[in-house]
Amino acid sequence: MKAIYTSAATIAALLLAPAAGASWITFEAAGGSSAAISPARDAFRAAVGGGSVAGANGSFAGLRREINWDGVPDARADPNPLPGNFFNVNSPRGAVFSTPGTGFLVSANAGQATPTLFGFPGDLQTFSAQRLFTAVNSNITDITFFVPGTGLAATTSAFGAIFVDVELLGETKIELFDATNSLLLAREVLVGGNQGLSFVGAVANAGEKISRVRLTSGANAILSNGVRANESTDMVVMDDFLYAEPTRAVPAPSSLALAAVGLLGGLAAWRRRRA
Ligand SMILES: [Ca+2]
Ligand SMILES: [Ca+2]
Ligand SMILES: [Ca+2]
Repeated sequence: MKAIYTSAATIAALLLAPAAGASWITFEAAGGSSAAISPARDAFRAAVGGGSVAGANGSFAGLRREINWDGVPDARADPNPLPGNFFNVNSPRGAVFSTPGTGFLVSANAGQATPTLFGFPGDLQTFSAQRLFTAVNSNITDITFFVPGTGLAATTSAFGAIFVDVELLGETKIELFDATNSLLLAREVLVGGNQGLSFVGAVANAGEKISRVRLTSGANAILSNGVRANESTDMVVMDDFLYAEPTRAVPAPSSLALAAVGLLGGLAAWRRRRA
């Protein structure tokens, strides 16, 4: 146990220092328990801002939103599907989920007829008790952002997520896209080992605006409680999502382009006048 602890502590220490990319600050950690990733999660929280207690509709002083799944009612938890717009309609936090799969599940609480942890107690644990999140029949979850509680497209400047049971490097990743669907940043999620926890978060520091987040969780897929696509590839699920408050998206690129054309037209006219 000592060797494992030392190893995890060393990794945590190495990863706690945020890495500054060209225009992103990233926070990453992985290990066997919540203690291994909490410092990185806390550093991400501090970089985004906001308090430690959510206000109305999960807003942390208008700076940050979080989804830990734990308040989802039993009627929307395993074996019942979670609607993709639950966190913009039922609990408006400006995040809407989609997947090439057949939907989403939030894991059952103890004491229900359906087993906890999606029926995989030997593979999964929670970071925030008791509920976890997964796409169904797919390893892909796409998240798009709205001004919370509205249909107004929005963007965010930071996103982080906790993954559970990442056992192979290179399959589990987050990808951040802008409004033109250009990839802003991709990060592979660190290996936390069987039943382990992994955190990855990124904060834009040059004004980048995230319009969509794609989470790829392993290479397996949960089909229903206790049933996965196969027994040979890495099954991964998710716990907490953290992101900067979604704010209304800037005008679409087409209108920006039109504005630029108008500006160029004005310059041409000005030049003609001078000629
Ligand atoms: Ca496992
Ligand atoms: Ca949770
Ligand atoms: Ca796994």
